[in-house]
Amino acid sequence: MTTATARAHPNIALVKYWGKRDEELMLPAAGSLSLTLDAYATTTTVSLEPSAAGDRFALNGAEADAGQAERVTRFLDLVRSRAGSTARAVVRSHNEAPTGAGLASSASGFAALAVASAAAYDLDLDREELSRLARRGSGSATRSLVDGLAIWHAGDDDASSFAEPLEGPAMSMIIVTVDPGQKKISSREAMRRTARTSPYYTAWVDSTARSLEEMAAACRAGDFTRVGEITESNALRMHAAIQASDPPIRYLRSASLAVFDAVEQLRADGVEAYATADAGPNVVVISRPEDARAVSRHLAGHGEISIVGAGPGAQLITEEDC
Ligand code: 2P0
Repeated sequence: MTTATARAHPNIALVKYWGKRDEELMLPAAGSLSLTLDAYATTTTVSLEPSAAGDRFALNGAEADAGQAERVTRFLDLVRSRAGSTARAVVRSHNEAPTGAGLASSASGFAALAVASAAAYDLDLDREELSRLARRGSGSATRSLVDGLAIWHAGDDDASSFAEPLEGPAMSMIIVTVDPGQKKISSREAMRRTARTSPYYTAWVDSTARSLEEMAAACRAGDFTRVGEITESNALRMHAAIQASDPPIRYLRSASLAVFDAVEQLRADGVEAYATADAGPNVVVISRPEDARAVSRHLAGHGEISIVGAGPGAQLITEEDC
């Protein structure tokens, strides 16, 4: 019987992933690019229980709900089939993100689960293979295997869809939690609806593929300004495509738009900051590290604020044979 513990951090995309070309293999419609954070870690322990009838999954000390437990079991089934094992597992996961900040993400969760379960089931996988494995749990988890800036190549099959590191300018992220409430519609469901009903979906996928190329070039050139400009336009394009769904889905609230306004004002005042937002109302602002304090002061009053930076990809912490 083997136990393994891994730790992973969430990531925030600068070029977003929104839409799948293959739901089974979890292949994205386009590539994406993100920064793995140095905060809000998920720590997950997987312990094999060969005599147990089923898996068990506890999140933050409480038994997870049926939907979450089933998603974990489906993921473990993949790991078991590769390892040639039928042993069930107990999975205990602890999330450091405040609930509702929009950061208690499946990215850190499935990245930590991929690393811990691969070790517990004795699969010898390198980082690229772990990134591919994490992808099967949740798309954004693909990128949380990588330190700092990560580019997730869309790929056209299981082997070619993984994330790898890339160089880029130093940056800070200022997270503005304007509304700590849970989102009503999951990313997965909203992606399906966008792909099925939004007349802008094809344009979104095409433009994201182009933005990704331009973003990768801006990162390699260390061009913070261009990185910021692409980040903000890509986020607004994603929300435009989502909002055009039928029935519409609108994640950005007036409080979110007020942060976009404040960021525009900062730029007019000579401080370079750019805004992005995921599938919820909260806004993440990027700046050069030396400007982060000034940006957070300017945004005070818009919500709870935290400043984060680049963090490590998912790592194995302990492994023991019992
Ligand atoms: C991203 N998001 O690139 C985008 C931007 C949210 C908005 O990836 O269905 O939880 O598990 O692959 O990864 C959120 O979607 O969805 C997401 P699944 P996931 O970060």
